[in-house]
Amino acid sequence: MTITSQPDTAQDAGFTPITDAERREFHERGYLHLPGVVSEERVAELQAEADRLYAEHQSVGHLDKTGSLHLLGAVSHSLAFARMLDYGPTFRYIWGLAGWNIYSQHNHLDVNPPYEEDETPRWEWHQDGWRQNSDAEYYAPFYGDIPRPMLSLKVAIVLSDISEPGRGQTLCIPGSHLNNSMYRPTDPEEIAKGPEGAVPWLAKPGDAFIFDRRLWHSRSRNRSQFTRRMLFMSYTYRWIRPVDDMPIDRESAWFAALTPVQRQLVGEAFGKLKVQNMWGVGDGGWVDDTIPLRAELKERGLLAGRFPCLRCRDTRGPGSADRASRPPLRCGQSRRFCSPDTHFPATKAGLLMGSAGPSWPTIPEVAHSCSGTRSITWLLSSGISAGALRRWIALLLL
Ligand SMILES: O=C(O)CCC(=O)C(=O)O
Ligand SMILES: [Fe+2]
Repeated sequence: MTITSQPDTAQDAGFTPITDAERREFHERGYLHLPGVVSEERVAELQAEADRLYAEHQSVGHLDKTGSLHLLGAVSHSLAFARMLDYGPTFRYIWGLAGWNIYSQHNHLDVNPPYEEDETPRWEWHQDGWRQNSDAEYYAPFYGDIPRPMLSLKVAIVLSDISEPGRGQTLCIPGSHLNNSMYRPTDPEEIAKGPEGAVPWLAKPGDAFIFDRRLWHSRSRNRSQFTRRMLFMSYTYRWIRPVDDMPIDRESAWFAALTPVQRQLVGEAFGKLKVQNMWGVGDGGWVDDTIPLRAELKERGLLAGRFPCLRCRDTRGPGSADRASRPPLRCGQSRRFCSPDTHFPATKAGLLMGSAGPSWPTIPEVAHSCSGTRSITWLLSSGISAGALRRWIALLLL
């Protein structure tokens, strides 16, 4: 493999914390669109790598019947891809939302040339995570309709002009990530029409999307004259096993060129107790302060946050005051949510955030199908203060 990729200064921006507004938008919509965050040089380099890998796989007949390449474990095929794992302008969202004990368990390059053939439409709407969806789901009759845990989130880097619909974009339903189920039609016409509220990710090369794995999303056919190229990189906790076959060759030029944080992100363990290290601990059984991403964040004072995955054992940051002021749950108290009464049960974002402390009003674009959430939206638009609304919700939840 030719090593051409050079680190650049965008790395520094990786330690600028994301804003509360960005965090709120991510939690309410299930994704963020970041226009133009990847530098022109990086885009050119990634496009060249995508073309190289496509040509290589084409030459040995490893494309599917649509002529597409879906290359799993893509970062192990390209140093330029691996170096995108901690690319500052996108990576700040990843550690900001998931914390430091993370790596990329799954990443893929997708090259989708035009495909004209008429075929029976397929329903490809899904949440990522396969068995994570059923295995980690709470039993609703006992616990209520609680959203599954996020567990992983993904960066999608756009390498082609997909600013016009029909170019094989990823489709999603904003705000659907808190719904554990989605109506699945069997009627071919309904399948072809797709679900209500679906939006295509219209974007230019250099744009990126960050999305919660629970966001209901789908591929779409590329009916245009343009080839779509996208690099997808998923991140999860180091105590979750890899999805892709990504063996680490410690003797390779690829590995030698990676920084400590990048080595963590491709799945490296540290210290003597390699297996336990994936759980965040070092040799003595305590949190391992030398895990590269943790060390980088700690050194910059970024582990003093309110968020559980970014708390530091020996830091009494604003988070500790936040925790102290949180009222304890009474015995037997539960949080109740809207019932899944339609294809896309109401987003629970407003309710969840109301109970989490800060007043985060529900944004209007999020799909509302539950009467409770509709009332909240109505109350917000009628000028009720967020504080009064929270008290109102608290009464409902008791
Ligand atoms: O190729 C696409 O547009 C969607 C890919 C996808 O489902 C994913 O990356 O999780
Ligand atoms: Fe997916």
